[in-house]
Amino acid sequence: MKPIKFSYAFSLVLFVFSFCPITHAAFVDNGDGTVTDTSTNLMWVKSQNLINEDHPAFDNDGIPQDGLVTWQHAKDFITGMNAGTYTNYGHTNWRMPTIQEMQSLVDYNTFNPSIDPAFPCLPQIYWSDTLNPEWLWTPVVTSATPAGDYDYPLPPEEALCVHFYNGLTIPVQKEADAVIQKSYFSYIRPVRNVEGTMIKLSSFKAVPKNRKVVLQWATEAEVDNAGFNIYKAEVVEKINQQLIPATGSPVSGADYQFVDEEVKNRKTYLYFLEDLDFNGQKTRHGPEIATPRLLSR
Ligand SMILES: [Ca+2]
Repeated sequence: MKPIKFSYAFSLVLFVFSFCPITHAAFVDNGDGTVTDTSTNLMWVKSQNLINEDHPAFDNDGIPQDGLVTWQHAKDFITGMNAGTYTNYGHTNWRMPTIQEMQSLVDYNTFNPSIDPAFPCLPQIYWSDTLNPEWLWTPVVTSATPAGDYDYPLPPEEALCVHFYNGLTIPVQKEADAVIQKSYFSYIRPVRNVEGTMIKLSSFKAVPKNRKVVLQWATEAEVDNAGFNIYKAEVVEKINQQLIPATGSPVSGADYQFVDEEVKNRKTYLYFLEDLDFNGQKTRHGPEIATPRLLSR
């Protein structure tokens, strides 16, 4: 096979941004009950009250079936998600978020609830997996303390929670207090780490039209993706009668489209699609070849 000779000038760089339903620069609603935070590579359950909405019978804590459960029962529910007992959105590595991860959802510029609008959220308390480091209950013993008076049972350990009315972090006892017989129940919002390919492109094609070329591409998944560039190259030396065979996959619906009207009919153009992630990593796809002409529709 002879090498394809062409010289081309990068005459145009087009910045096209994702048309995904983005409500925040970092949050991508996956449309399946999950939201991905592309700034942290974390996927969150979108539901504000997962237990109540998915499997209310699980909750026998306090007021049954309201979705407010103890810390341990919240973890048990997530274990059930990963086991396939409860809705898991196709993933089995859900976990309770750390307090830092919970805080990453807080929008301190608003309240009731203080969270990005990508998430429905009750203005209530949500568990984290981080225990309160300041929980060290040491009885104070003085010379005046009668023997045995310091022998109180330790209060339950505390987990740090975010109160989404105002976004503040507060400690909450993980289980019932043996002394005051009071239990504390909170909501859960499971999280998982997103791994794998930065972007999975399912199709990319250049459709020739009359005096324009329509570029269409679709992605199956995007992680950490800032957007796209399109590079166009003009073939100035045609060396064969047949167009260079395209190897693009079939179109499975067009999530993206860009119309290039900076073209002349009967000229052949090459198109490259480049995705650019937040770390500056670029991956180029293509080329796709198009020859706009009058009879193209
Ligand atoms: Ca409850």
